[in-house]
Amino acid sequence: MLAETDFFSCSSLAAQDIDLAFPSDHLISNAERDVTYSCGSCGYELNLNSCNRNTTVIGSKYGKTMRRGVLSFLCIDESRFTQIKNDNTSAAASLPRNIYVKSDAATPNWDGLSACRTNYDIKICALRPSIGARYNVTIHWHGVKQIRTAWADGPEFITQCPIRPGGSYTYRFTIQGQEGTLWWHAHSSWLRATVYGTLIIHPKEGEFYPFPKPKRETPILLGEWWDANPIDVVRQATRTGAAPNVSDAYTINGQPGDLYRCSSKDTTVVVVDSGETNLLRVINAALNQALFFTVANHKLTVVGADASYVQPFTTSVLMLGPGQTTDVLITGNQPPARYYMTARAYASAQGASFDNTTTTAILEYKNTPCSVQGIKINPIFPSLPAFNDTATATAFATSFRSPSTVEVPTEIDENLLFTVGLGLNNCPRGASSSSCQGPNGTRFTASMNNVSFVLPPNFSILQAHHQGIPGIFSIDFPAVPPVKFDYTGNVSRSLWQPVSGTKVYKLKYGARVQVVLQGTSIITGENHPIHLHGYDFYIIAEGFGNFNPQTDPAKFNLVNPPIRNTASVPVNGWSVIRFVANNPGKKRSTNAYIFTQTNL
Ligand SMILES: [Cu+2]
Repeated sequence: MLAETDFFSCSSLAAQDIDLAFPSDHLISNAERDVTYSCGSCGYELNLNSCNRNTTVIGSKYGKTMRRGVLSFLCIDESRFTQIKNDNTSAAASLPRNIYVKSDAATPNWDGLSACRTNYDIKICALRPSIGARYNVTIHWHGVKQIRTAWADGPEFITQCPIRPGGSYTYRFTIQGQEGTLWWHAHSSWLRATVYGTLIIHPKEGEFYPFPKPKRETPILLGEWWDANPIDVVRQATRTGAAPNVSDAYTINGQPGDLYRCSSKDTTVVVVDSGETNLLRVINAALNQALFFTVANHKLTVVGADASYVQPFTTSVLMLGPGQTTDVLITGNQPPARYYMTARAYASAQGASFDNTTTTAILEYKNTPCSVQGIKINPIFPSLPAFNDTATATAFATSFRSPSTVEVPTEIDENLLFTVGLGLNNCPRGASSSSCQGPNGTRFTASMNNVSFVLPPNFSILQAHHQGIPGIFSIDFPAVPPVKFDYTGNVSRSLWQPVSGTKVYKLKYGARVQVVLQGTSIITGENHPIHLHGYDFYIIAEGFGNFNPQTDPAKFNLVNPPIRNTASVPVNGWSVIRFVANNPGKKRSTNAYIFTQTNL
């Protein structure tokens, strides 16, 4: 059992950066890969080829495969991390195994990040960007309800001010009544593209899943990678007003895989034995992109999503919006061989550019023959849906049900209608054309109910609320769109420009809330991920076109709708969600405080 002092001092977990000071275009040689570096106070030795069993090496593989210049090493005692049992018994039995953190030039240098439990609490503490870290950072614990600990949620300027380089912040919270696959990530600017990992909550000691015990469990973290400092990518977009550059690769557990020119040696391999059934915990950790996921020749049985169990259903393809997680069972019932697991874009926005590459990992049977007559056998490749295959995405999304009857609020206190979509700001008077490179000399923006959210510059919204600091936010976020229009039709150009503001919508504690999330066709319709911080919600219906309050309620599933923390609002369509506003300290709902769009 970890002692409280271990936990808070975190010094026993000390890690050290070893800056190899390679120039930015340096390609690491084999000789350099074999050099063993001592990781200072944490006592581990590691090199770029292999890492200590108990040590995660961050960044090295990216340095090699992607020619990233700065190698930030972090020794993490994995026995303290990430895979957490939701119980109050011995710590030793719950040794964590999986933490996947990407590090590149944009990543703060981590000095410590640890997890441990006391009694019924799970506390996660202490990260300290070391001297030399370049950016502010926060960590968001995606899907954790943060009951009465809203300040530990993580989004910068929403629930806390960001941690300055060299500063530290202790996240302390309890995970209560949650079980399944969640994840954590940086929640400051685009650092989310570089710092993320799994947060897996096992059943209590003595309890187990509502399905046969899988032989193995493997997290599958889908990521999105830029061959650039992602902070530079978003800053360029902010400067020019144009859409940000699309990514250069997707990744599975940090590796792009065999289909990219530089990385096949490090492709993620997931081992399976014939006949056994394993659990894959698939997480879409991509910054912006909805993704299809398939495994060649294998069916996937979906058993959970966003840390809630679902009525099992079988499919050959998953679709995950950014932020969503899906747990699937996979049985080794195919001839021993190597099979590709693949992910690539579900790109629903017509005419918008997107990263059309495909990331792969390999499902490898233990008894796979290496070669036949000296010829290496390539893994079997699956068929993937077309990039714009909305029919497949819809068939998948509408298959979700809760395992049994759930208590959906039937009486509603707050009936909200939020449009979600894009917008275009006219070029500010006097601005140069170089800062207005959106369509027809405009600047791209996002909009919910005609409001484009602006982060406060100097206080977090929660702090301003708590301390009564005026001028940080206003409570006039509209309950319905200020102007009613044909949301998914041919929208008048005069409705394309939102107002900017830090607006919140206030909810009474205990209010039973329904929100119709209505996509718009402004510029172009798109499948939008919408995530609620601190809550799970029921998705009681989804559809295309404009939500019709007269006829569409007939489609509501008030019996066994799925429970999620992130919805994928159909392209040019709508989702209806319900929840009870019962998380003290989060009485307010804003378009970015509780609801976030493509900003998880
Ligand atoms: Cu979240």
